[in-house]
Amino acid sequence: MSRYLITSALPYINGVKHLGNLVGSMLPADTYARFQRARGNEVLFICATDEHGTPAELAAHEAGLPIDEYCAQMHVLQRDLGNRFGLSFDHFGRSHSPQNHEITQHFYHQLDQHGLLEERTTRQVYSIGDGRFLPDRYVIGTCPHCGYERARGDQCENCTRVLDPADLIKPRSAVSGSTNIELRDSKHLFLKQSQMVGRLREWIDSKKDWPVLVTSIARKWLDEGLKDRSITRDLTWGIPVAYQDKVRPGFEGKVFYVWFDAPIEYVGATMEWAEATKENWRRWWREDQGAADVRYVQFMGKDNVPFHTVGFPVTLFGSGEPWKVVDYVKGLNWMNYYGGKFSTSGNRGIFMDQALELLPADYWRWYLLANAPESDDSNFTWQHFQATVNHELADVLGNFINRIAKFCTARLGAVVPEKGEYGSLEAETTSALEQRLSTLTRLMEAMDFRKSATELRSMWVIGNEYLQKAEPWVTMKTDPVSAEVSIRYALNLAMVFAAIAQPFIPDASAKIRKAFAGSEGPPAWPGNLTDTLKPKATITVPDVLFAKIENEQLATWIERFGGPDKKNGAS
Ligand code: B3M
Ligand code: ZN
Repeated sequence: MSRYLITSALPYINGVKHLGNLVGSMLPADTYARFQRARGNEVLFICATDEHGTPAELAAHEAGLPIDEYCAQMHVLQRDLGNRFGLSFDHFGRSHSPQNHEITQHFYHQLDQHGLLEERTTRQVYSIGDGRFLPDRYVIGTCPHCGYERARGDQCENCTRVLDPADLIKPRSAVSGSTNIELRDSKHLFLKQSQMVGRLREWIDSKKDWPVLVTSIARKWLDEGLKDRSITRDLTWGIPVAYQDKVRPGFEGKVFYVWFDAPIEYVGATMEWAEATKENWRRWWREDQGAADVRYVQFMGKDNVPFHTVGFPVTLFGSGEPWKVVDYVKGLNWMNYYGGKFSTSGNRGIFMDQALELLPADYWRWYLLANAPESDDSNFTWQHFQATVNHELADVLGNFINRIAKFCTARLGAVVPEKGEYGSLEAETTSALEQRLSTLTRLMEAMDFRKSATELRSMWVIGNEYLQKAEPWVTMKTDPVSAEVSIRYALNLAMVFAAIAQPFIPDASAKIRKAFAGSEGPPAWPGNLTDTLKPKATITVPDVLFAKIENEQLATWIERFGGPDKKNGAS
């Protein structure tokens, strides 16, 4: 038995996440966690809401709630949606937890002790109108290069040039529009990342099996010269720059930068879990206390890769303590909505709560995983979604299960038939399926979910082809023993299908196992095809596993969410 620590990038707190966020980290991480548990491995699957930073403050302001209340509410909302999507987190924590305060301040202290922090004075935009410092991107004005009037203080989205807020012509606050702003000196802590370039490069170079998507992003950052980065901000919401309740002199009213404490929350959330379950979190995180044999896998969208392959490792290495660092980074591309980005601010695409209003989780899980943006970006369209659900789930898996359950009930008294021996057709089918099963297992180990889904679907197709050839509805009249053989074989196949589909579509898998074996407990991942159903045991007919999506339904959904016209953010 091996031990797997699995983390998904932390969804940001400012509202319900869309399906692009879901398929970009939480869902593939869940599928992998389910697979490794089914393999009999010990798994700890951790996620949390990422709650600090200016966007959270502004969202709370817009919602008319104090920031702490806003985060508490949004956390519950996101946690419940995760549950409803079947995300099997062992713990879904909060980056604002007391545990994360403690461990973030611990890392700060360690980095300070090792001489990796330096105080530097920076010029920051202060909005007198808003009574607060403004992060660069919340200062807007006219671009000095192209004249675009809504350029942000960090970058002009029109000409893509990187900017400094001081470059902007007629700068104003994006929060209130106030032009009553000025530059003020402000002291910040810089993490001397530049000192660690050699160590990071050596570490990245040792990761021969990592996806190129990930190593190329990490190397690009190192090659461009890693700058020391400021890890504090002039904000009130966040983790105070303090150690053992003593604020660092001169850092009153400042907090750590959200990207400093967010990855540390992987540890913080594990501490939250340990407190709730009386477990030992160090066994998962400290190499000197049992974590040396843990395999740590992280899932994230490609935009988060630099923070996980450079930023967080600097914190861990720089602490001088034996922390577990990631063993494998699964980075994903984007899933687009009609060729444009899913967007929270642009309200484009489908959000997790809306998706569940339309259809149960498994429909979405299957579609998203079967089209996971792995080797490249992928694209959501309603027509493609309909075709996938109808052809793969309803026609192939659903049809197979439904046919054998109904036939067994109508013609064989709803018991697993016992007569006869398997013959050459069963032997051929078994050998074809076992070959596929070993490929599927390899692909799942490699976290290649899109290809795994293809393999899974091919196995369901083989199940249907078996029924076509065996024709129990015909042999029932001419050779009833042969019909019993076919149905016994097919029912056992269904149990194998349920076991291997479980990481993808857990509810459908549970329904099949409940109907045929009377138990829903999580199934083990099969090594080969062996019968698990006892002859003469009774079965029931499961409710329809997957209903087809009708054209009329589709039309109303396209009407509601927008179709091809959404491409460029129009309408
Ligand atoms: N919250 C993802 C985002 O908001 C960010 C991930 C943090 S992982 C430590 O884009
Ligand atoms: Zn410009």
